[in-house]
Amino acid sequence: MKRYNPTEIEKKWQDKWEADGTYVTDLGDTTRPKYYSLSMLPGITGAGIHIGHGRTFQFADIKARLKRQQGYNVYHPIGWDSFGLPVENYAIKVGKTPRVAHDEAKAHFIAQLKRLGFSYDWSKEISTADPEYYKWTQWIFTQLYKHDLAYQKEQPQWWCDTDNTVLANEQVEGGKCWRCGNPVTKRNLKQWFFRITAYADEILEATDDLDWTDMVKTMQKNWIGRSVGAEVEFAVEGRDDVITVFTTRPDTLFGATYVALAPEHPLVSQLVNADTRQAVEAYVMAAQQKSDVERQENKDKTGVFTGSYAINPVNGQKVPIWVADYILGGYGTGAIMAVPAHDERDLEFAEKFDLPVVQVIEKPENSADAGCYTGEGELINSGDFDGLRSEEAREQVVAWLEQQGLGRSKTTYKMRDWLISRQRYWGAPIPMVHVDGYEPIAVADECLPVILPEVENFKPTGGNTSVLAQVDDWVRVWVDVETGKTVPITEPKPAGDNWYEGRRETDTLDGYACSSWYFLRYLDPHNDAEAWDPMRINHWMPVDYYNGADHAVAHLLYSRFWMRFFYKLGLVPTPEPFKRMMYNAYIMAPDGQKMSKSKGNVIDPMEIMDSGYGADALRVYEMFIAPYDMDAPWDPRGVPGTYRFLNRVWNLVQEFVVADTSPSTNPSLSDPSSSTDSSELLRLTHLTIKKVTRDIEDEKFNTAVAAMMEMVNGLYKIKEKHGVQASEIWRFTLESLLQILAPFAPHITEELWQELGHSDTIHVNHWPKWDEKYLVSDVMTIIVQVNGKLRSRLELPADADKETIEQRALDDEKVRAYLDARTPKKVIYVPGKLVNIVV
Ligand code: ANZ
Repeated sequence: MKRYNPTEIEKKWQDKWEADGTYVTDLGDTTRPKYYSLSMLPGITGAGIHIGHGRTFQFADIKARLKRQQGYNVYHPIGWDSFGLPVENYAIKVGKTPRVAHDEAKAHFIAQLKRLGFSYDWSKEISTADPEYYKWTQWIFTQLYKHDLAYQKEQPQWWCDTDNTVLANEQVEGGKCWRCGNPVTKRNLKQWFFRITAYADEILEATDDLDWTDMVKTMQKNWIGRSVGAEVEFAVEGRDDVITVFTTRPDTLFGATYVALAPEHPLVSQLVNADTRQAVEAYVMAAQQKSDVERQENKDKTGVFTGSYAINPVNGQKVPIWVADYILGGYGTGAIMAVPAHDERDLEFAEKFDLPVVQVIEKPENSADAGCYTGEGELINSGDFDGLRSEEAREQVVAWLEQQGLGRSKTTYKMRDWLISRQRYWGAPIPMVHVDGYEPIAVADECLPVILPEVENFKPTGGNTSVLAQVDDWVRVWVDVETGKTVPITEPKPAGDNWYEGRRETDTLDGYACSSWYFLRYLDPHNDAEAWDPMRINHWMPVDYYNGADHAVAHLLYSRFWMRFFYKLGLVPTPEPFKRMMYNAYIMAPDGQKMSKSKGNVIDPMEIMDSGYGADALRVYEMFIAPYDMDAPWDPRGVPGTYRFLNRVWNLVQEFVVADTSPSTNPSLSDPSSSTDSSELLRLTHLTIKKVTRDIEDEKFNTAVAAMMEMVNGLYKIKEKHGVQASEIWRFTLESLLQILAPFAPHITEELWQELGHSDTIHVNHWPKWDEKYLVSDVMTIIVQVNGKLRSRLELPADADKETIEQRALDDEKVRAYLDARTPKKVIYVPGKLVNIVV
């Protein structure tokens, strides 16, 4: 009997699949149903992938493999998120150019992914840093610009001193840079934005209907952060100024006992007097040093009185105006009406500074809320509005304010427009040219791509521009201000009135821009006439299955924004890019900590495969380790365990092959020695086919593996009695097992499939079907009632007919005792369940 040697067979099959183009997709084939399965575009970093990444990639691979085996035309591409901060920082670290560092790291990535046996279509690889790709990223930018969805604006921006660039809001996590983890500050700069807020409502409203991991949907909704409320105007006493506040609770207006301004609020400096000026200025300065997160999380509220008062429009009451850093400058109007009785932050503040607390909402009797009551209820102390419920009061108060010209209903969003320019070298140049006296000019389609020039020193300067600003011959360019056509400055100026010398935009695009549309380019990666052929996209979009464990907000939100834009242009068939999106949990290091290079607890899949266990045992354990959505620590005993399991499968098939080819033990192919064996085999096989099929569909990969392990245990029990027979049923059993195991362990199953005499691959068009008839148990339990009362239970063959069952019920001893010789009036049979005898 041959021994299982993964090292030998895995390489052999990987080479064969590549040579045969087993996983190459004919994207033009529309005769079969399509299935587009995708893992998030991997970013290239030096270390390559660890087992946690490997697991994440495997989910989409298994989905793809299931569908390919089921006969779908499956597309499972791979490519690289090559532009952006991570690669450039890595290049700086290793002292190479981004291009060289990227290419070397990519080679390592590819080696890892190939060893793991993923079923990618390598013939359609893309990289966001290839000019053939970023030409279209730039083209999309110009389209957004032409549709007023890309614009330039000067305002304070998040700035990372370590990475020397501005960052988008989505890239600042808890006041820190997403890339290096260092605290960020603000710089006043003119920057490029995408107007993602234009689609805030649409995206928000579409979110609930998405078939996505709930956590991700919630994060998206919270990020967009729609708040429905009102703006209310408070006049400043003794001045012409008006403070407009944003509130979600206009029903609490009578309880407003002070007004608070963010330190950045423009009125602050005007509301101070000789006595308060110094303290207020010092307070404002101090607040600038704090991040928004710090300001919001601080329990110990701080603030300072301006010396001025405002008038509550609803009751004419005079309330003090404070400056407090728990009010954020960038949200709402940067000013609030404070209602300490019904808002916890305001109560903390009021208690600290001894400000009045006026209750205006009656706390319901059954409310469990201790202390500050923030819920809804009946209005009190609110003049004419007393007795109304909160919801109704909100409408009426706002209606009254509108009538008086003192307020209006208002919806605000937490989400801001997406800042997409970076003062870094390694990115797609923003395809714009500046000419004095003109709006920025989009480079004409025929002059794209704007190639990223090669530079000697690409490192960020820390100044307000990228190093591209120093490439004079590139920055200066002849431009036709009407058409956006460009000609290098080194050539003669073209004839015509519209030609001017311009300056190219020297900021580059955020890497997230490049990865916001790659799933479309995958479908037409070699098209040099357009970004994609809409016919292709119509057939293949949306992505059927999308998986990742990162970018729950930024990437997914940006992709949804771009997709919606393309949809409006009629370039894609649906507004949402990802039909089903699943966000998986993490593999922790064996010590329970997050795997990271700095902690030195990273496990490289190569190590495990090199130690002789092979990719298949690793792959099976990656799925077996835990449910999809539960973090789990890596157990070093796991792979040896799944390796033993695969050995058991291997040996079982070997035994069959021996029996099948040896004439003396081949008595009857279709007639196994025991019919109990055959019904057990059939039941076990059909049950497992059903379970594994359903489990993969529901992302219950761990229980799918467990079911196959149970099946193999069952097969060994049957084998112990009569050995493995060279029968049709054993063959069916083993072939089915290989087929359902194939997505998890593609190499061993392919090898054994061939040993069973097949010459085609197991991975295309081979998925077994289960038959419910084998799943029903052979006996059923029937309840017998007399006049509706349970009197007996019968064990009967599952295929017993109505007459037999009724007769057995009437003959039953216990039943006869209750019948007491009376003749039944009626016998009611509920199939498979009960017999009720009415007397
Ligand atoms: C009065 C009030 C009474 C409020 C009450 C709440 C409860 P969301 O839901 O997050 O949108 N607010 C408004 N602008 C703010 C800013 N720039 N910085 C900090 N807080 C701000 O929250 C809206 C509520 O947060 C608003 O409603 C306002 O406080 C506060 F019983 O107004 B509220």
